Amino acid sequence: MKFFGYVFGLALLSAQANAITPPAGAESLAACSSVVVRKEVRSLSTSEWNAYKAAAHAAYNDRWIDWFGYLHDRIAMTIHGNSMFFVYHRALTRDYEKILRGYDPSVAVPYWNAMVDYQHPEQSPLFSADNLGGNGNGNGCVADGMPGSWMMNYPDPHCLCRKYSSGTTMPAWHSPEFITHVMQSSTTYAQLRAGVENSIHGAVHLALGGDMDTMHSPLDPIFWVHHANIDRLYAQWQAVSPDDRTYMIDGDGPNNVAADVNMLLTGTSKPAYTVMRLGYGDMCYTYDTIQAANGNADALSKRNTRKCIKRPNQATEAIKKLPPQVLQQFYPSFSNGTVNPLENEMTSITPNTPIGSNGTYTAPKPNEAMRGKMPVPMKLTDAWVKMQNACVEEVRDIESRAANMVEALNKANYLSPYLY
Ligand SMILES: [Cu+2]
Repeated sequence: MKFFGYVFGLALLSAQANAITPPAGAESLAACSSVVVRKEVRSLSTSEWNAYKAAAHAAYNDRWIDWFGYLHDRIAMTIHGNSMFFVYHRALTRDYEKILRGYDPSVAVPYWNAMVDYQHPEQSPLFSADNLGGNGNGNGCVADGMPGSWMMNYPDPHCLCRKYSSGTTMPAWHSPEFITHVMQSSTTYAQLRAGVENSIHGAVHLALGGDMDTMHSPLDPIFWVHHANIDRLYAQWQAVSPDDRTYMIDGDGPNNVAADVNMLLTGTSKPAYTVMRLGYGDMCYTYDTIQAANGNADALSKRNTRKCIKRPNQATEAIKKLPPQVLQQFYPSFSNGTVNPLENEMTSITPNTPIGSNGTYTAPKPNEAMRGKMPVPMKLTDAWVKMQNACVEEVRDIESRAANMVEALNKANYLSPYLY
């Protein structure tokens, strides 16, 4: 066991020392003169949240939302279940952000940290009538919140539709603990992509149902705040080790051809490398988490010069008290003491903090009655796996890792601070 740990440690060190030379063409991408900062929905001020909703609604009125639904649907089979996933959805979300900024130049796409709402997703403040609305009515039509009266035109005229997968509730999905595991244990792009796409990404789409459970899912405003969160995980993972991860891409691209930095984002003439470095070219945005860790908005242009800022909080302390063998199995960075805040999703966001409350949340309060009772996250259905054109073994592997982690943590009598 000791020997294994030693060899694994060496492998980690050598992986980080392997700097990847930026691809030809990347140097000609200009540094952004300014970057916008994407924040968690609960960290926005009330006026920032209102401005975002107004811009999103204006884009709907001008049929941009139908357009994005069409765009995504048209090429769906090439942008999921392979390495195109992160880079394509990064470009798509940035295109949407640019459309919104045409209505209000102050707007950035907020992200929704769906993980902290994992126990009772339907109780997330995001789904309230003040925000993005809740479950569809008897006809599946979303009848409250910002998209409460939305009528869509693609693929045919219909009301915006949601059908929670358990009726009036949604099953528990993937926790901050599981995504922290994925962040710390993925040393390649392909591992991270498989771990994120087949867990929280798929679960949120499937659990919300309706239009979110189709390939024209960009129709639902949840899509954008969800995908900004998925992109944040990719951006944070890159920022943990920018020298080797900024331009790292491996695994399969579409059509079982090996992915590389020069592959064209489906349906465009843009090579993947044009979107891989935040703060350059068209990617003029960053995330509040990256900014906090680096003390600098231009995070990815900084090359290992920053100091890691420690964010000690109750949530992290609880997980660090797990038995050493559990830590070693699921949390290599916590285990060997090299943890970077960017691969620690144990945030201090409280699930029921209202949206647009300026980040004035208090640290999550663990409920003793939930000790050793983390729920196993929902599974992705065969129909979903087929629609995603995903590799079944890959999906089931992530599923069993999630179940194993929950089992190990419960056995260790761990208390997840996000359970209430
Ligand atoms: Cu997609």
